[in-house]
Amino acid sequence: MSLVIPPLVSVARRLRASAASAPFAGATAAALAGLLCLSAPSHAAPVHVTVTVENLAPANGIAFAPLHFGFNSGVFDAFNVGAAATEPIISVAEGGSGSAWQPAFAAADPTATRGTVGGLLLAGATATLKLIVDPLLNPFFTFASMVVPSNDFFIGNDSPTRYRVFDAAGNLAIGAIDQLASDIWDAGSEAFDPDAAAFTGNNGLRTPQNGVVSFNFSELEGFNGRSTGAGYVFTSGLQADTAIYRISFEASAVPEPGSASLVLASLLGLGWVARRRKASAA
Ligand SMILES: [Ca+2]
Ligand SMILES: [Ca+2]
Repeated sequence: MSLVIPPLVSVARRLRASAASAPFAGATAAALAGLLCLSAPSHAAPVHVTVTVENLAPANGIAFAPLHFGFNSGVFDAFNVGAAATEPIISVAEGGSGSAWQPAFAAADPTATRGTVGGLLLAGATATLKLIVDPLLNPFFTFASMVVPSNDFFIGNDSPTRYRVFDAAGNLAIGAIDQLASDIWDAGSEAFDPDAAAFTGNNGLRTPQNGVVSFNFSELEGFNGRSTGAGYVFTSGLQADTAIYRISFEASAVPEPGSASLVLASLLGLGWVARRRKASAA
């Protein structure tokens, strides 16, 4: 069931028109119109946001582990290019689970709205998740997802303020975040080894790399010809400018119980005004 709420402004306008055409009811209608204007929220209300992820990579190429994300205040920074990866981002990059990333996010930004969308996302596949977000409290979007096959590759934003998806008025400012092959990170935490990589080998094995976070997609060619966990033979097929991933956003208003009852009251009030006008005309 969906609840349709007429815009307060148009209700107020109708009330004003009614006030102008009916002197008797004018005082009541004008008072109601004033009440509605006063009651219109001056802050942005929470919004429903649908997050859709899509694997745009070439067929038989890279897949993605579930996307971990959070709408947030811009303070959680999970990694830095050129620095050693820490446990939170390693929990995404090496195993896909985000088992340390989510708790670290929650600790850094307790009021963030976090989520995980999708399972293993093969080329051409999509997944969606709908949640409620406070666009003023949490205007930024931070994400991380493991690229498979790999030992420790992932996509994600280095700067926590890189993607401001809601503007200062609480309106959606970004429709989609697109990732190219050149945006893929190597966490630098696990050495390249197809036999120990997720999706082509024993993910429980690992050889420490002792490196730093850096851009790297070319190493994925090293998996060409390997059979994947999904049954296809891998071919990277990536150039630097190959589109690989899209995160898109749709926002819609969440009906506020307070506003709904206020509008209902005002509509009942309109009915009362109409009855009074009939009575006075008779
Ligand atoms: Ca950073
Ligand atoms: Ca590595």
